[in-house]
Amino acid sequence: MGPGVISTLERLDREVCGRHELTLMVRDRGTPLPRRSYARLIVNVLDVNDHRPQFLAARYTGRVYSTALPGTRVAQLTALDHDHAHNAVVNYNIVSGRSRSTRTNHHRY
Ligand SMILES: [Ca+2]
Ligand SMILES: [Ca+2]
Repeated sequence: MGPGVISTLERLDREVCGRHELTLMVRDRGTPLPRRSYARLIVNVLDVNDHRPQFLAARYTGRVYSTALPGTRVAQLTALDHDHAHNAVVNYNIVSGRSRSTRTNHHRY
């Protein structure tokens, strides 16, 4: 008698498998025949921020005419993050270079 405890044998990776469906069986030691019943256990793996966002390309090139108005799009970049929800929200920033005349839009995906 007592509770059954289910625990992990190895680390789970939400990005590999975010949901595990298990079939459980409980059986007594009765005689002459033990009796049993079944239940299902669904385990949802919660996300941890274990992936960094990655640009789809290592290098981008932008073009803009010198007569272009402020606000003209120079380049469009895309980065993907394989985590979930808030852990996958990305924010673009210029961190070096001559950025006085350019800016990023802080798109969140
Ligand atoms: Ca992430
Ligand atoms: Ca993750």
